[in-house]
Amino acid sequence: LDSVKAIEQARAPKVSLSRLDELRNRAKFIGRSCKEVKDRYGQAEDGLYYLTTSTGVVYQTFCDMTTAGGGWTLVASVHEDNIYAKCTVGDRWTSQQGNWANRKTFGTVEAATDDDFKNPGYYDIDAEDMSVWHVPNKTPFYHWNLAAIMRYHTERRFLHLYGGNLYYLFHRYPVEYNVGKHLSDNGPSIPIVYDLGDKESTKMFYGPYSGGEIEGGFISFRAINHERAATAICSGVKPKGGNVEHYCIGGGGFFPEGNPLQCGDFTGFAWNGYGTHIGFSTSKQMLESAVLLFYR
Ligand code: 3S6
Ligand code: CA
Ligand code: CA
Repeated sequence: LDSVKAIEQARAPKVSLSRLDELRNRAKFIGRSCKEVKDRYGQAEDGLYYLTTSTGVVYQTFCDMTTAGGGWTLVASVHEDNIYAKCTVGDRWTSQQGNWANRKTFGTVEAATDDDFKNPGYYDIDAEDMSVWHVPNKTPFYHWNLAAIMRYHTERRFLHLYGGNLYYLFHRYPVEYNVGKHLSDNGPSIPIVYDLGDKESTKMFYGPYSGGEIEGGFISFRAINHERAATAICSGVKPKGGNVEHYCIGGGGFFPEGNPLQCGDFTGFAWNGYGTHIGFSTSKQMLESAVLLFYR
């Protein structure tokens, strides 16, 4: 035990007094969203800030204060812990618990690329737009921006039409088995503006067969597959077919095709092998990156 302690002490940087002062200072700038913290207090640095819900639940999360004017609040991350485990405890975004449309929170901001994360901002913030970062697993938060393999945001204030956040959007478009037919009953697809990557690089992260039925440059919600299973988010793409389980994440916890092979947070991303980028399998980079969801 002593040697473990010695190793940890040798490796962990000490929290300096100036750092503590900075943190105490930061606690004064509490807001209901990162946008409020930026607008009201002029805070312009990326990092962890204190936020509060309308009812006084205080939490800490990461604010992107620089992308396209800044003020982006990290509210969730979708992380695949084990693509071979099918709808087990690590698949918090693909279960019949309905986490896309409830107030349950889980995970921590520091571990948002190590496991699933959902904070009270997910249901509390009244937002207009979304930003999404795909960040390699286990990246510490101060390197997320630089390490990301894809980053984009919306600019059309689309969340106004769907209740102001994903909690309300997914109440309108439940992520549940048998709610409708592929394509005709899908939720909205919203055009995106890239901060890192483009339409072509987006398609390249997904499998070559998926490429035949997706269009890059969008974020899509509640996409349904051929077997009437529902997924939550198609990141960077708009579905043009019904094999959405290979390029959309999260779901309703029941996927009839090959049951339970497609049941997991990254659904059927390894349908033709782990990170092979063959058939319907995504690239290894995509499979091993967490999807970080921001509001503004
Ligand atoms: C381009 C080849 C499609 O192959 C089909 O897709 C095959 O018949 C099915 O087993 C498979 C799955 O539906 C993939 O989701
Ligand atoms: Ca997960
Ligand atoms: Ca299929």
